[in-house]
Amino acid sequence: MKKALITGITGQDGSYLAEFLLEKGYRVAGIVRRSSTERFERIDHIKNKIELKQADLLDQLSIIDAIKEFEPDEIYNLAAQSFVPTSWTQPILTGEFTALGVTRMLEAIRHINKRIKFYQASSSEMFGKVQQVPQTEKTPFYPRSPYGVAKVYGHWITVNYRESYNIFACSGILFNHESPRRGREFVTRKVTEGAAKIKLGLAKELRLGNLEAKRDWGYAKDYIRAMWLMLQQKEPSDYVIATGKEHSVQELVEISFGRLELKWKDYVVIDPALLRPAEVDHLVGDPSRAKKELGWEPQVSFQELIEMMVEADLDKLKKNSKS
Ligand code: NAP
Ligand code: F7E
Repeated sequence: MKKALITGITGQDGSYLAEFLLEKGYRVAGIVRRSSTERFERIDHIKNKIELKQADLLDQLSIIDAIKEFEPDEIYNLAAQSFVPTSWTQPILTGEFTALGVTRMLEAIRHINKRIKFYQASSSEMFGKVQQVPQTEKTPFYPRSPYGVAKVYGHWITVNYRESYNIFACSGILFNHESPRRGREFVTRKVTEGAAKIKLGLAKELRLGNLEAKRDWGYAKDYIRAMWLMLQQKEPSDYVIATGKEHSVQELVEISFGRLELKWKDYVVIDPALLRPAEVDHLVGDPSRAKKELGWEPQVSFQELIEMMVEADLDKLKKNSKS
C-alpha cells in the first residue's frame, strides 16, 4: 500500500486529493496546524479514513517528525497562505509559509529519505504581468503580488532540489481552479454564494472589485488528478495545468445570477476598496504538454462549474436556514 502525506489537507485541494488517493488505495496522512477551534469541515466525511499529524510549515522540526513517523512514498505540498489580497497585508508571513515553507519540506526530504516523491503547488500567479499569451512551461515569470513572488521562490527551489540532489520533485503550475469547497473570499465562491443569498432574501447586494479581470478557471477535482499523474511519470518535471479558455469576472457574475433568474445589474455594486494594488489581467494557460505527456484533460466546462457552485450554495443555504 502506497503512502501519501498531504500538507494543506484541510483546504479545497487537499480535501479532494485525500479522497482521490483513498480511492486509489493509498494510506493517506495530512498535516494540520494547531488551532483553538478545529476547522476540518472539508475533511469531516473522511476523518476516520485518514491520519492527521500536527505540524506547521513554519516549524522545521515538526515537519521532520511528521515525515519520519509516517514514512510517505509521496508528499503533496499544498499548504500555503493562498489568498492574494492577504499577501499585501501580510507579505512577510506569506513569504514564510508560501516560499520558505517549501524549502523546509525539501530539506526534510533531503535529510530523511531522498526517494520520497515531492509535488509543489505552484501557481499561474507566477506569470502575473504576462510576457506571452497563452502561458506555457517556458513563459518567463513576472509576479504581481507578494503571493506570486513567494510562489516563484517555491517553484525554483523545487527545480533546484531536483537538479542538486536528484529528488523526484515536480512543480504543477496550476491555473485557478474552483469547486463548491472553494474558500468564500475567492471571487467564484463569493459570487455564487452571494447570488444564492440574494435569491433567498438573505442579502440585498454583492460588492465586487474589478469585473474586467480575466482568468482561466477549471474544476478542482480535475486538477487534483493532474497532481497525482505528475508523480507517476518516469521523470520528474513541471507542467502547466489549465483549460486554455479565459472568462471575465463579469461573465462569472452573468452566469451565476442568470442561473437564479436574477438581473445582476440590480444587485452588484463596484467597491473600489476591493481593487488590488497591482492586477493580473490576462491569464490563460496552454496545457498541451500535460495533455501529451500526462494524458490529462479538463472534463468540466466553466459554465458547468459555476452552475454546480450556484446549486451547491443554494442547497447549503436552504439547509442552514431550516436548522
Ligand atoms: P486553501 O483552500 O487556501 O488551503 C490552504 C491550506 O494550507 C489549508 O489547509 C491551510 O490550513 C494550510 N496552511 C496554511 N498555512 C499553513 C501552515 N503554516 N502550516 C500548515 N498548513 C498551512 O488553498 P487551495 O485552493 O486548496 O490551494 C492549494 C495549494 O495550491 C495552495 O498552495 C495554493 O497556493 C495553490 N494553488 C491554488 C490554486 C487555486 O486556484 N485553488 C491555483 C494555483 C495554486 P488551515 O485550514 O489551517 O488554514
Ligand atoms: O480573484 C477579481 C480579482 O481572489 C480572481 C488563488 O487560488 O488563483 C487564486 O488567485 C480575480 C482577480 O483569485 C473581486 O481582482 C473582482 O482579478 O478569486 P481570486 P486569484 O487572485 O486569481 C491563483 C491561481 C492562486 O494561486 C491563488 O492561490 O477576481 N475580483 N472582484 C475579485 N476577487 C476577489 N477575491 N473578491 C472580489 O470581490
